Amino acid sequence: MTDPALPTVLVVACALVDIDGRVLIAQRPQGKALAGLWEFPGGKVEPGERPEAALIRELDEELGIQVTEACLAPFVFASHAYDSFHLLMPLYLCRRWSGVVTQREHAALAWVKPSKLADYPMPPADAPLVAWLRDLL
Ligand code: 9L3
Ligand code: MG
Repeated sequence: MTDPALPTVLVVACALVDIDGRVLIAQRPQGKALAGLWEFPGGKVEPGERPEAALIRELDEELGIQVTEACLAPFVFASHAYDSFHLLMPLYLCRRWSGVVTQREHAALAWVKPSKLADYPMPPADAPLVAWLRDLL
């Protein structure tokens, strides 16, 4: 059970899928929480911001790509209770974007076959999404 007094932090994340069915994961940089772990790119939804708009903004900031809302496909929710907050994180799928994926804020980027995603250590919210992606893709 989650402590109902914990604040909820809403984060949006994206599984970018390339033409070969590989998924982009990004390694969190030193100095940030969960440094060294591999995540689906994304970030916090700001107050008053729609989740899809937040994801479009984060993908531009972190990867230098432009995504339209129509290309953000239905998602699965990740959820994880940390000591001081509860993370709620919808994951979107996206197969179309413009611009070139560029490493701007992460320590590294990797395009990974769904069957190999489990080889990469991930934050606790992200790891359960791997099985979902493996089944879907
Ligand atoms: N987080 C977990 N998995 C992800 C993302 C994008 C974020 N795929 C977690 C890490 C932090 C919190 O969400 O605990 C906020 O992320 P950030 O603003 O530190 O990147
Ligand atoms: Mg981020």
